[in-house]
Amino acid sequence: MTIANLHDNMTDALQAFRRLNVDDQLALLWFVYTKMGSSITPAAPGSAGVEIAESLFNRVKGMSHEEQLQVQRDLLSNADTEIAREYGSLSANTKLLFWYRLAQGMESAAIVPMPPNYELNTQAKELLTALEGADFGQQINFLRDAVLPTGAEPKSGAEI
Ligand code: 45D
Repeated sequence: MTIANLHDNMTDALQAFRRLNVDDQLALLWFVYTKMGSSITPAAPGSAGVEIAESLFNRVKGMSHEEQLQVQRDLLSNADTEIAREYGSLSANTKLLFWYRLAQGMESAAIVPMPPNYELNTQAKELLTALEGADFGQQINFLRDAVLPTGAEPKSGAEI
């Protein structure tokens, strides 16, 4: 795999991301978050999407660590669960907001943390390095595209 041309072609990064297994996808997102964390400014609360993201986050927060991890794996693997369907109705930006809330929750130990000394595999490491070299806008676009197809198809209704 080569993602040397990442700057020119974020599609490569996306394909590299989709080739990772679900756990490496989670770990990769986490490491991207730790690099971007302080530059992320969440949308102001008030919109329906933001409220759904927040209420989903609160539900996950109330689960055991094992269940929290399962929910996150389910989202990335398009499992058809109730939470994945609700999440699936969100726009890419609101999905990102939800992941952002989860990552914050990991920092405050409300959400299952990364195992200490977790090592990314080579492909994931390469991808992370490439993403680190991208600018903030490209990083956001990558993340939006990465989370867009995650979750399950909502049974009905439009995106929020
Ligand atoms: O035991 O509101 C492993 C805008 C291994 C605009 C594990 C925006 C086994 C509007 C699986 C690794 C779009 C700009 C455990 C916002 C094992 C707006 C667990 C931007 C425990 C907010 C791993 C938003 C786990 C942005 C649990 C840029 C990993 C948001 C979990 C970016 C990883 C958000 C998580 C990012 C990663 C969030 C939760 C990058 C989250 C990353």
